[in-house]
Formats: sequence, structure tokens, C-alpha cells
Amino acid sequence: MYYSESERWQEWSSLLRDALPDVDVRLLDDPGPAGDVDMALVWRPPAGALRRFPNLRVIFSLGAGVDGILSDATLPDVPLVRLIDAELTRGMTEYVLAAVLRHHRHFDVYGRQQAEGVWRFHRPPLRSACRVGILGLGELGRDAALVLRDFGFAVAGWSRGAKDLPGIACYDGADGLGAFLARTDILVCLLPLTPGTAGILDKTLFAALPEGAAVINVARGGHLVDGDLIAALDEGHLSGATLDVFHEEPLPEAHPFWRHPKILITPHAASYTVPQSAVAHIAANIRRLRAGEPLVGVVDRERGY
Ligand code: OXD
Repeated sequence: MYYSESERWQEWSSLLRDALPDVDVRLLDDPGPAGDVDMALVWRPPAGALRRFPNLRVIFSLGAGVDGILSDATLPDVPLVRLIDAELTRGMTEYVLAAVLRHHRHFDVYGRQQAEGVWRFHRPPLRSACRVGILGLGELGRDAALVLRDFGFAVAGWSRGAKDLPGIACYDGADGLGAFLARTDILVCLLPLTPGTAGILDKTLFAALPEGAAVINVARGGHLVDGDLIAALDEGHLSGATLDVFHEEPLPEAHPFWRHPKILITPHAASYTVPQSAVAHIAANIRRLRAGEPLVGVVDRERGY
């Protein structure tokens, strides 16, 4: 059973049938007898929608983040599987690289200068002296960190539990956060949204970054305290921000982010699910489910990712 942008369901359904000819894909709006449905493929389904299916065995997320599924307090107690897709991961890395380069090469400053007809060169620091910090070293954070490292940036990562990545300075836990922030000129948030990470991008965190740092949020709007970001930019402590995600989407017309000269907004476009590649991950898991084998990408509901 499928629930997302309904215009894409034909595409998903035909790709799934190519991979697993016996699969019968139905829309949430027209699922047939509830007892027939044993698997759900969803992106932010309406709360309560999945509890109608008594024989549900698994829920597949059609996106990397699962907060929009876990927020349903009545979610059936069956495995929830996040999407792991090379195209989605690379799409995110591409965006993060572009955003880091935008701050590193002062495109944000040049944009403001252009508006005033100012011709002034700003020499960027050497890449090896530009310290990028990735908050969150899951599937997406790890790939971005390694590509930025290969590009020559000084990359560090922070995660809740300890991680070890070649050429990346890895910090973890509450104790490691201060040192991680103190060495970070460009901060990228790629954390899952959980009760423990909501509002993490706040004035305390910004104050722990060096003067002139930039912030890129490609995780969830709920990570950011909007007013604290505006204050840190207006005081000049932060030099700029690139934001792809917001508390309310689309971002309301009256929101001050729209007109802030130091903020670039993109419309939740950092990455996106590519059905042609994502279907391989889902089909492989369906085969595992049928063979009674462990699924890949099962979310730990306690942790929230
Ligand atoms: C996702 C997203 O979680 O697009 O995949 O935000």
C-alpha cells in the first residue's frame, strides 16, 4: 500500500512490479479489503492511517527521515524501515558541497555586493584551513563528510555514539559537542529529528561556534530556533545561513527568513527520493521479509532513527 504524492504511485507501482512481479500496489485512498494489506510504503501518512490494516508486517519510509511517520502515536508496532538509497544520499552530498562552497568562496557576500554594485575581492582561506563540521554521521552525514574531506576541507563530525571515519575528526556525546563546535567554521546539520535533537541549533550552540561561522540546515526545521539564528546573524556572530527545511513548509510568506540578507532559502530541495534507485532497496527488503531474513535499515523507535 502506497501513500505519498499520488501522481507518482503509478511509477512506483510499475517499478516494484518489475522487481517483484507478484506485488500488488494499492493507494491508501483505495486499498481494497484492509486485511489484504501487509506492507506500507509511505511518506508522512496522516496520523492513524496505518492502524486500519490488521495484517501489516512492515512500513517502508519513502524518505530518509522517519520523524513524519514516528509522529503518529498510533503507528502499528511492526518494523519501520528507513530508505537507504545511493541517489538520495549523493543528492544530499551534492547540495551540502554546493552550500559549503557558497560560504567558503563568499558567494553569499558577492550576492549582497552585487545588489549594491560593489566590486571587492574576498580571499577565501585555504580549504585545508576551512573547518567544516557535520552534525550527524548517519548514512547522509557520513557520505557528505567523506566527499568534503576528499575535496580538501578539514572535516569533523559529531554523533551521539562514537564513530570512526578515516580522515574525519570524530566527536561524540554531550561531552564532545563543545570541542566540535569550537573548531567548526561551517556547520552542517544532518541529524535525525528526535526529542533529543529538537531545537539543538539555538543561541547556546551558535555562541559556541567561532565568530564568523556559517550554518547549513538540511535536516529538519525543528532543529532550529529561528529567532536565535536571526539574532546571531544580526549581531554578526554568524556570517550566513543556508536553510532547506523549516518548522512550517512551505515557509509562510511573512516569515523574516525570506527577506534576511544573510539567509539563502531553498524549498526542501536538498535531496529527493529517486524511485528508480530507491526501489532496489525496498524490493531487496521485501525479499528478505518473505525469506524470514533480517531487514536492512530498521529504525530503532526508542532512538527515533
Ligand atoms: C527525507 C526528506 O527525509 O526529503 O528524505 O526530507
